[in-house]
Amino acid sequence: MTTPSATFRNPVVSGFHPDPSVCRVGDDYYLVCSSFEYFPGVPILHSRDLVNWRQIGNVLDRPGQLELPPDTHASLGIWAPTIRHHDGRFWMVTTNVTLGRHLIVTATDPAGPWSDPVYFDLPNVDPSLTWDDNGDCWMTLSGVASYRIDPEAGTVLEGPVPMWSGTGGQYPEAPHLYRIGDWWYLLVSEGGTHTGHAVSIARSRNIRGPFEPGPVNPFLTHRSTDRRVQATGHADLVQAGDGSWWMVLLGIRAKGQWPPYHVLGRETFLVPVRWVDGWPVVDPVEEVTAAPAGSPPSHAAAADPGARRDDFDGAELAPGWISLRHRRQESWSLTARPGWLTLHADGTTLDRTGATMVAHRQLHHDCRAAVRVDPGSGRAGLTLRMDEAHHYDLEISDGCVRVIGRVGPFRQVFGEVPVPAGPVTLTIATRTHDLLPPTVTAADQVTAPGAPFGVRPSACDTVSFEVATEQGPVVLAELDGRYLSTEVAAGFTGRVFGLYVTAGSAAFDWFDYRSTPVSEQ
Ligand code: 6LW
Repeated sequence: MTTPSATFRNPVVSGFHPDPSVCRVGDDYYLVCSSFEYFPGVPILHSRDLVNWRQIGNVLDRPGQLELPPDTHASLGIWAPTIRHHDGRFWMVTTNVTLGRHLIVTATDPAGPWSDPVYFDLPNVDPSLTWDDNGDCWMTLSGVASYRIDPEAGTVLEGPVPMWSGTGGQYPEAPHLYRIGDWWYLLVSEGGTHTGHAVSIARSRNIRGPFEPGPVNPFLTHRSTDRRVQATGHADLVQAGDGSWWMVLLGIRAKGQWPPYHVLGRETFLVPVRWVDGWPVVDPVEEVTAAPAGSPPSHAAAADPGARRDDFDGAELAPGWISLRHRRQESWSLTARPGWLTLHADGTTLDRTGATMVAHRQLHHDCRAAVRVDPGSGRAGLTLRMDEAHHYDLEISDGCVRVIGRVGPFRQVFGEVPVPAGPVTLTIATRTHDLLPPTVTAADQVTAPGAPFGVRPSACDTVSFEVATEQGPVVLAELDGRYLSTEVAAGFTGRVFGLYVTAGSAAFDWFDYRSTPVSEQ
């Protein structure tokens, strides 16, 4: 029995989950997101109410489906999937930008297995699929243009057919075509996937156009506003079983002084859609969003508890764990030491594209992630990672735990403490600083009691590194989190906590992640 609620919390999928695409089958909703350089690729989530999502697998979970060559640096790889259900099957189309190819896979069970890919060598990104009244399949791509294709044979039958490219903003992208009544609606994002982001709409009686723009375009944008959620765009529409309409989209939540920084990457948000004179209308995206009475989210169950723990007791790694480019069979084991995750180094480091790492997205701004690790005679630890050139590592080797910061060309050790041989508990915690109220000056903050040493007030968050010793917990360092933000590192992803080994083998007993509301810090 769930409690009726008039509001729900956004983002509905927090942490680095960008470019959402959604479809409904009966009472079930399925959502996919981009996965870039990580393996497995394209997380797929399930929901019954559009608000509470649980990851049920990854669409691309075999090496034969997901080829990420060694030059797959951060933010390359898999971009912007679309999921649809047609003719008794789920269809997922995406672009592997490292290969420069689009690929389609299908499944009858969305939890998998998914088929081997059918490839298409067409320009641009953000492929979407739809089927016309004759049953013909169309792939629409950024730009915006459509191609009539044979999705099973991997052949193009017609096109490019130019569609409509938005209102003139940069990067017309994330196009989706929908058959609604007698119309073909074309949803397009434009303005680039940052604070200029916007969503626009056009429609035509004919799938080949011409398309007539809606009366108010963009019909959603937060550009040039001081709203807490920014960069809203890359949207997909879905109709609920009760007839109500919804839109999923990406947005960012930035923190800190001016200019703000965002560290969780682009997250997935949900907004109700109403139709006015045949055109979709949405309100701005809020962290607390009103749900129309009787609609699916108003039946939503309790919100995310904020805690995740993995004792590595299962036979498989849970679907939320992601690795860099690949997860070679010989690089990990849950059976070598039962109840522990054993990782073997493969000669690379965290500064390269393929180190042995099993990572969990940072899902909340204020959180702590802890691991118990036995490094053996190797070099292992817990990292907070944006990309190869932006990561803070809490690392154990040679009987010492060290904090190592790598930011661009700089690398520095910030603190170290000796530890006895055997398992050690390592914790990385983040504590945010919101935009200061206008009456508080930066100088006040610097001198305020309790201001963390070395962290400037414009930081979006403070990252602290703790090791459990016989004398109790020791905080080895507190670092400014801005250097692990998208504004510094660039790219399309967000932070992850990674369990890693870069020399020898190490075993991890458990991983414990929890959000830390301000009152608990
Ligand atoms: C994606 C583009 C975008 O292909 O970001 O938000 C790109 N929009 O549509 C990568 O995620």
